[in-house]
Amino acid sequence: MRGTVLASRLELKGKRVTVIGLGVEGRALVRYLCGEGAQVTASDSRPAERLAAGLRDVEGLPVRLSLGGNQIADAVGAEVVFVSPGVPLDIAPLAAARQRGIPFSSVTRLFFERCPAPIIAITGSNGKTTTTSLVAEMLKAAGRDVFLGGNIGQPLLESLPEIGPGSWVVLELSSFQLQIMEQSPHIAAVTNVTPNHLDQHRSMEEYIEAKRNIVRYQRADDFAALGYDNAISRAMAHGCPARVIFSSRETEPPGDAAFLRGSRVIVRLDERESHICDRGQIPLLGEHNVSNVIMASAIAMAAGVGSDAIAKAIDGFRGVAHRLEPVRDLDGVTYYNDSIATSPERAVAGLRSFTQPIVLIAGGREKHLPLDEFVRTVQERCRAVVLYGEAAPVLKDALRAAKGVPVRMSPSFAEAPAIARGEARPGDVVLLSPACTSYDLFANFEERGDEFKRLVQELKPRREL
Ligand code: UMA
Repeated sequence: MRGTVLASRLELKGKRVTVIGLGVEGRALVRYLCGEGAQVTASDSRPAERLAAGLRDVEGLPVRLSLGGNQIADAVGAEVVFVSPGVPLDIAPLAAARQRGIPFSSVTRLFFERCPAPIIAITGSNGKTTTTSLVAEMLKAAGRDVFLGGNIGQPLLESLPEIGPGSWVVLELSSFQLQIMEQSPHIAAVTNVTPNHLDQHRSMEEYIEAKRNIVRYQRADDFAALGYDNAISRAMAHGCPARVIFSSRETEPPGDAAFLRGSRVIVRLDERESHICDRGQIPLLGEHNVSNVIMASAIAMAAGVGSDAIAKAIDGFRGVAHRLEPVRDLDGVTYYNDSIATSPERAVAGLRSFTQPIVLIAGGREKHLPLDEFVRTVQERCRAVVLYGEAAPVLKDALRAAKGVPVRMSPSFAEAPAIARGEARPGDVVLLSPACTSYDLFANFEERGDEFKRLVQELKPRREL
């Protein structure tokens, strides 16, 4: 954001620092900064009782806690302010700190400054977690010492002592984590960029510019793997300082690229082509996962991994929890957890992954994103829809256009699986792909997915009813 001074190459010992947000990243920061001898204040808008479990993580450390509101005094009284990814950069304490020229930093910024190993980082609106996990598996299959983290849920700051120059770091990065960066990774990847997080970014331009930071500071001996099937990620090749490898499921891009030729996944580097595997050998469901496999293969090849190790990792990969995760077969109906689908677009990708009729469970907190494509896909693919949570009335209204698809309102999240079951016939899929965030009822999408899995496991087979 304009006017923000960024902290660089910090000496932390004795520094007065404030960490804003005591979530996963904030807690990792507090522990690391205390270990480095900084004088740490931790500020969170939530009161102590709502942070209970999190507070245990920093118990006994010499940190001053300032809870129940982000105070201006805590930000302007610091020499450096560390910002968590979920904290908007324009809240009053940060605006005040910016005005006074107080430098900003973050977990990601500090990690990039201090990491001795080459970093592979992956961003994009969709597909980044699966791609990141696949890349880590491919490097492991090649015998590399791999550290996997970032937006996937694991800040790697505290792993720094174990990371050596011979290790490889594989990070998933969100637009928020890229916001205040001035360093780019050795291998950067952008899967695609579509409207997302417009509740927190002020505009689509700001969102794109944050994502662009992943390639902006690269050098000529770095690699940028860019999704070719999306106009915005493809256009990031213009002016990109690094060597570009395009990744496409739809066509054969020019130059260095990973793509499908017929049913074969191919990576071409320096005019040399390697056949990775056949599309039919990809064990993950859905076309979007074919894209993820192609992108991950491009990245791994750029990191020098051989095609055998890449193919072995693809073969053994069973997906990531909460992403089209199979939960249970019950009375001929298969239940899937796609709690990660926090936007209508992700839910559309989920719905398109099945050929069977779907009973969809959707709802949660809305992000004010367009619903047209979602509604069209529901009409094409769904036998019925069960809605729950804050967004249920808005979704119900939009789904009037999906003619012939019954919409049932669930009074609670807990009742949704049983209602969905009542709508499903043998051979169908019941899919939690909510199209909304989980924040109306849960701390995060993982908690929502875990609860769904628990509820589905509790359903009794018909013969026992
Ligand atoms: N808070 C404030 N003031 C505010 C807003 C929030 O004090 O104005 C506090 C909250 O009360 C809370 C804390 O900040 O206690 C939460 O911090 P956070 O939202 O930055 O979340 P973390 O727990 O640190 O988790 C973050 C990422 N969260 C977000 O980007 C929202 C996690 O990504 C990530 O896994 C984790 O760091 C480790 O890097 C989650 C996510 O949903 C999974 N990411 C989005 C996505 O994938 O679509 C971007």
